[in-house]
Amino acid sequence: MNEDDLWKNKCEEVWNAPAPGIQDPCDVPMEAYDPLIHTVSEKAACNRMLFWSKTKDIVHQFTDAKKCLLTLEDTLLGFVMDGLTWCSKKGSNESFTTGCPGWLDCEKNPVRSFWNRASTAFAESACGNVTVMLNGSLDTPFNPNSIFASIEVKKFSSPKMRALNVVLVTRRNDTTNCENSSLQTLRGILDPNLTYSCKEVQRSRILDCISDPDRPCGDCW
Ligand code: DVN
Repeated sequence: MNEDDLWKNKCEEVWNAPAPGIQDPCDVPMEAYDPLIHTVSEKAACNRMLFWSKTKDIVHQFTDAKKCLLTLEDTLLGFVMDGLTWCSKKGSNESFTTGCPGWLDCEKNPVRSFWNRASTAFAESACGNVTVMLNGSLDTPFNPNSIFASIEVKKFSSPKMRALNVVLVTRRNDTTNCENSSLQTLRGILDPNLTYSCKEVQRSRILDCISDPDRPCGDCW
């Protein structure tokens, strides 16, 4: 089978995978996406996986420009679903893209449950050296309510994964640094067999690196 046919088959499989059906749009558990996640599981990119929290724009600018690291949104399923809104409605078997509950309206809304489930799978597959970009302009860069803290970190485990390297993205007058207490919390809850590191990197340095195609990834921080 050639490459095009392989992709066509994969897309048909994804399209036909059971999706959450006629139900309350505030009562979609993340397990509802198990069949979809299993259908689309991709080979993990060991040593190249990039997690993030409150750094969405710079992280995706980075992975668009440099191909050394990739985020969940650079995988097939993450890429396709990023930015989409969808839901079912009680008593209808149609899918809707408007009038759906927002992220904070209810915890078990279909979009949030999807990202929780996809993030679980992405973190479970983490292997080798893993990077996370956190936002050094915040008092609490490692926020317990984030998907990164509440789901992903808990799935990181050795020996498949070796290290977690925090890149703390800072702006000139930021006071948050790698000594920040939320980062000490992160270090404390991490599997003790994982190596932890943290590096403060100026946002402008990363942006310069992104805009220079000749700069290799290793030079960005
Ligand atoms: O490591 C990443 C990646 O793997 C991902 O799926 O989970 C991690 C990022 O999630 P996070 O740690 O919760 O980080 P954020 O920045 O708090 O939230 C990530 C995204 O969730 C946001 O960018 C929002 O998506 P959007 O609107 O940009 O497509 C969404 N989100 C989180 N809190 C929200 C919210 N959307 C609306 N209201 C909120 N309060």
